[in-house]
Amino acid sequence: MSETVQLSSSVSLTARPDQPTLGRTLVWFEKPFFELLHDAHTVHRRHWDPREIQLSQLLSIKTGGCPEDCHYCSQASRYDDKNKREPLMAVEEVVEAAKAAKARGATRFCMGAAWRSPKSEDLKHVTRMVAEVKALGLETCATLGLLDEAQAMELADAGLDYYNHNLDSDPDFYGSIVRTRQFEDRVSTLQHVRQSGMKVCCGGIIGMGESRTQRAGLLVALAQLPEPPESVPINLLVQVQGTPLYGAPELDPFEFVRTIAVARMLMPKSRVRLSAGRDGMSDELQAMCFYAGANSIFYGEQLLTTPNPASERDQMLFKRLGLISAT
Ligand code: SAM
Ligand code: DTB
Ligand code: SF4
Repeated sequence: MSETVQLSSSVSLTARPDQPTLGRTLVWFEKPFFELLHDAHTVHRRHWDPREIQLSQLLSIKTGGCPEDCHYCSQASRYDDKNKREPLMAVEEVVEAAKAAKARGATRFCMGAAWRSPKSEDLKHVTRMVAEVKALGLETCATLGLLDEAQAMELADAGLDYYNHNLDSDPDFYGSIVRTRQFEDRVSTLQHVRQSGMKVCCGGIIGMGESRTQRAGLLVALAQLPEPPESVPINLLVQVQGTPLYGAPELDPFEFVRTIAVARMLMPKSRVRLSAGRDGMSDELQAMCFYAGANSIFYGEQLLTTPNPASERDQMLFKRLGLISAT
């Protein structure tokens, strides 16, 4: 039997009965580090081949000038570098980037646009990109902001495999990070994506000054979606000068690993992606994240606007650890 869970004072969802509570999740967070890692790795091995890592390449298809106020984001017009704004790319340019990504070993290509929500003309243009990228034999993903039901259907009809839209943070911390769109708006976009038949890529950002309880709250909110997301990106805040979160207190790297481990325990069948923030991580820290249950990364030397490790460095790390790319 399902019960209604209150995600925040104003958001509630019907949860499956097997859902973990915040209390149980915090008990996991508080375990001795190696016990948590052992437990998470055990869950990981039960569901996944622990050698396999999935590689997604990002491309910013429309950069900067975004009307939203996400306090972490380099692309919000109120904080962005006006010289770095770029209009929506031509389909051919995107296809060239996708070919290069495939040649380097990426299996999924994710197109990101700095929009609150796509306009109808722009969405049509993106559907042409999706069809052509898919024809190269790559999985396709897009992150274009809020979607209504019809927009989600249009993307699904074009063959888009995944839609990325993050909850970003615990519902009770969210209001201090983003003011121009509500947590509820995100949940309804995710419902439209799910109903359209596309797979859901949904995660969040940590290292924004939230508490451990709020990190746990984000993971519980993700796990309590009516169906868990197929893909869960865990981003470590990339601090960009000019954004309100520049200078936020650095997160203890072990706390980052704990967050990955708890995500693995809460969403055993989801791909957990070690996402933004890898550029500043040592190889050893990334290895710990893979052991804790991360089995996907953003690949290629650029995220959307900020750097990511070069693919040669990642390939070298995979070789040293005996990891292989998931096909
Ligand atoms: N504009 C669309 C939206 O916000 O839905 C799509 C692109 S937006 C850049 C996608 C996600 O990237 C955000 O929801 C956030 O979780 C993540 N992100 C953005 N800037 C980041 C940063 N500086 N560090 C870590 N993650 C970031
Ligand atoms: C996600 O969760 N992380 C990606 C992707 N989805 C779109 C974006 C990370 C952005 C990092 C900052 C930047 O490069 O602008
Ligand atoms: Fe715009 Fe997305 Fe950046 Fe928010 S995260 S400011 S919606 S590009």
